[in-house]
Amino acid sequence: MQRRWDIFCTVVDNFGDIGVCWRLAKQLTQDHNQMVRLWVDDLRCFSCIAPDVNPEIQQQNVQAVEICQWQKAFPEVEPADVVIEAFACELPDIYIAAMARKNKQPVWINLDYLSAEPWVAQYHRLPSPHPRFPLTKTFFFPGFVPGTGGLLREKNLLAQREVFDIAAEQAFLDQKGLYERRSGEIRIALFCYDTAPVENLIGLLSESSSPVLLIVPQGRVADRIAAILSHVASPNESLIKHQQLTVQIIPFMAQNDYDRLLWSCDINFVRGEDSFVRAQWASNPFIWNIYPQAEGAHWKKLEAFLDLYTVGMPPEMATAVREMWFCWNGGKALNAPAWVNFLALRESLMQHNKEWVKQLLEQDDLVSGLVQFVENQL
Ligand code: TRH
Repeated sequence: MQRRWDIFCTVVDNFGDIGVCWRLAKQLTQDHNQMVRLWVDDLRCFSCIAPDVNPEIQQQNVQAVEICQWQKAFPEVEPADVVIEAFACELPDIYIAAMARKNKQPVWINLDYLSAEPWVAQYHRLPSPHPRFPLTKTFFFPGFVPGTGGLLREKNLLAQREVFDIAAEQAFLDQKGLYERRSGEIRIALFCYDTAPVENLIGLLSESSSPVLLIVPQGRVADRIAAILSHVASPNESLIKHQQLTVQIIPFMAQNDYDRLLWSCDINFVRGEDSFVRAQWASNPFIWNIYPQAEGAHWKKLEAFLDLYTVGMPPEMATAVREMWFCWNGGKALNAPAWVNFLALRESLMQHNKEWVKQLLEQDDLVSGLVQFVENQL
């Protein structure tokens, strides 16, 4: 049944908050024919991953989603049938009061961050009554195993991935002005935090036995790489060559194009939450830079994912993956054996990742699960 949904998103930092909310909004409209209004407090950040969004316009329709700038002075609006509060962002008081006045209580969901930790299945779908109003909020936790909320996955995503062959890749590279594939080349997409050991990686790739193309989105990490290689590059150059390494700095892409970039690279360095999930759907070998948290809380999260992901890997493969990920997240210095051992496993990691995707497919995708949950409530 077609319902009205309000999704609320505050951009804390980076692109992950809006990245997840935008994907959720698109899937609700495109895959489930729902009516979605998306409230976002930072349209400029939003427009980096959705070029159709005009940051100057406070209310606009993009890909059948109504996008509204979420400002401090919140207007009086009729609350939707379903209200999603992303990552515990606080809903405006005036909106909560309007929800409480409705004859039929809206379904109110807090969509939380993704984690592979075992407690997630216990907390998923727990209700939390509001202290003052006759309203109940339900906690929805994405996750990797049955009993959690699942992962964001468009209905046609894996079919599109399947038909992305050499010709489709070539067309994509041409369209995006990406460097042509050279024979024997290793093609890498790099999306990471400032804290990742980029200097070490640049050193290792420059001395690689095969040519390497490193594709980096514009931003602080790209600036850092340009600075590291300033002896061979002039400022603002988007193509930098040093020994075996070619670095191509590119503008941010729309989410659909970014998927294709991940499909066309041999190794994907990804980060945070959403690009990390997209790398899994891509099936190519990937290295995760987890979002660093205070007091090292992220290490537990990283371990929890590795515990699930490495099941079924031969021991030497599991060790190589753990070692490379540990180094990349600053557990110890990134060294040549860690990189070379990981690289040597490319083919078998691809096979493992295909099995991993099959395992993930045993769960419903997050949006189908949400829609089902809502229908049972209303
Ligand atoms: O930007 P992030 O570091 O976001 C983070 C995480 O979500 C983290 O968990 C959260 O706490 C923090 O934000 C506030 O990484 P993430 O999650 O991968 O989000 C990036 C989004 O940007 C994702 O939707 C993919 C998209 N993207 C593009 O659309 N085009 C691009 O060119 C690139 C590089 C990314």
